[in-house]
Amino acid sequence: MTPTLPRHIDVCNGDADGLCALLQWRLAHPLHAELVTGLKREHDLLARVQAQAGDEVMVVDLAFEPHRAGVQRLLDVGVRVRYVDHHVCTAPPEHPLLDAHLDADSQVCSGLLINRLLGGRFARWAVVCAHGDNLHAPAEALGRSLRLSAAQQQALRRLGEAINHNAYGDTLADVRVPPAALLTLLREHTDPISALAEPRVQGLLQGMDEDLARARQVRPEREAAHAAIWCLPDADWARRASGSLANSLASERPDQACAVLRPLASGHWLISVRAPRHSPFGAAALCQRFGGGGRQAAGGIDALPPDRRSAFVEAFWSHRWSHDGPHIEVEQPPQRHP
Ligand SMILES: [Mn+2]
Repeated sequence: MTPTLPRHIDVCNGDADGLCALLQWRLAHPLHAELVTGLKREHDLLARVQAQAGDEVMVVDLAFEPHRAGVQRLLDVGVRVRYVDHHVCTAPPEHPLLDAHLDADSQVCSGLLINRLLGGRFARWAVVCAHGDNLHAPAEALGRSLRLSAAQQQALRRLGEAINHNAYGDTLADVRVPPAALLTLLREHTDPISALAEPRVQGLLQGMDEDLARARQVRPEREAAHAAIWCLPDADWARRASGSLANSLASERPDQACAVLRPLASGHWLISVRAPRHSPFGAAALCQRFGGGGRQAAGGIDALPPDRRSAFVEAFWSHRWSHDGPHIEVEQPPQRHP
């Protein structure tokens, strides 16, 4: 029997952090790898991987907790797994085939973790990652260390936000460029500044601006100094804009928590939550109480039953935004990426 060559399979979140973290890794370690990626709310990415002993799987920016069993299954059959992520989780298993880099610090993202692993080789892409995950302070700190001009920093912020924006939507029909195709386009550029000249990337920026302009016309359903709630309609622009709207509100209103609600065709609610930027903790813990998950600063609920909407609104309104630690956060595994 002829032994088959080991395969390399890359699995990543289709947002800016996921795509551009993986991009850094593959610029540093170029080889042909199969790619498995998708929209933000596709949670079965790892389950699509068919690997066998000797194969290598790289997982980037997917919460570890809901994928713990899937990783274990790969390890059990002899697959080597490298896992890089920043969502809240408990300790990964000790296994000789597992190389895990998990750090749930609210000021890191997967792209910053990979930048650390690569010694800063493609650090401008890490700036894009951090901006995409709404981590503007760490993104700017890294940009200063790279001596980026204000215009370059702003350009990388726009790029990160636009790639992130493109990962939202209920189906591929909602988004402008499928995430896998976007990565193919971006990986031609070792410097993200040059990626901005691509017409399809320019289209993403313009599309994001148009979607957000429409979302901005919606008034908050409820608003106070400490919190605000927006409710968007079920429209294609709203399906794309709910995450970006939550991120931009969180940036503009550092003392306010925000929740963006959107109805699904099923009658359930899709919810994005952002903790106040001045106290970026507790979003995942709140969302977990309603079947969702996420990070300290940003969380979400994929499908809140309609009869729990008012319970969520009250819980959000009275939530204490403070550090709650992983022992509380993992009572239920996070099910989604915000
Ligand atoms: Mn991320």
